[in-house]
Amino acid sequence: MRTKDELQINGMAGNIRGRLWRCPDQPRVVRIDRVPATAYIATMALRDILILPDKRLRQVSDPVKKIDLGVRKLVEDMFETMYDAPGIGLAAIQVGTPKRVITMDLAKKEEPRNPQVFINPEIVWSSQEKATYEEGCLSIPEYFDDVERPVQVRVKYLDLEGKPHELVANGLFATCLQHEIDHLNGVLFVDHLSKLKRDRVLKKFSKAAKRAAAAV
Ligand code: K1U
Ligand code: ZN
Repeated sequence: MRTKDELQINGMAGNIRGRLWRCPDQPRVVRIDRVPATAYIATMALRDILILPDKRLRQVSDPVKKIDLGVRKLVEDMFETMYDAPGIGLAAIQVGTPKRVITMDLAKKEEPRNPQVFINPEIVWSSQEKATYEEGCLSIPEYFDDVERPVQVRVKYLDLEGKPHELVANGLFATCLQHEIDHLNGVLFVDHLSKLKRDRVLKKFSKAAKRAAAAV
């Protein structure tokens, strides 16, 4: 794990900054919760992204049972890692954590950031109509290919507060959600290609991994 920065965890749903109050006859600031200030200081980290053929990418991720500080830290680190890559989406298993957590930001360069978190996402409906999009994957660097998927999906999920939501996604949003939910089930976008193409990619990345292992 590479340490990048130190920050107070805030700015997202589930702000956990400490609360302060001022007592009228005691003109000093008093902390009303018992958690020490240092508990609110987290080390935000860039996490290493797993690369094909890492076997952990084939793991089926576990549902999140409780959205605790560990999950919030994971989400913080996933955004840091995703923006740094750069990518438009990331599944927790891509940083080695087999939990059903996805981060995404589909804002264009000139637009303000639009971080989105999906916990325990489930596709509850897919359109018959399909669309083709040229996909990439941070776990399969520098390889892009056309994938056909349903053009529209209905997805239910929890936000960082644990509140349930349901949305209908179209276009790139639908493609990205399907790509990331595939990751949670151990499926990679190359699995949607012909056997010939998939085998060629797997071979190329296996060779590269062997060369890298031999070099150390
Ligand atoms: O899950 C991942 O590996 C991230 C992946 C998401 C994705 C891309 C394209 C179609 C479906 C899902 C990426 O973000 S690859 C990088 C990428 O597409 C991109 C990076 C910077 C700017 C714009 C796009
Ligand atoms: Zn991917």
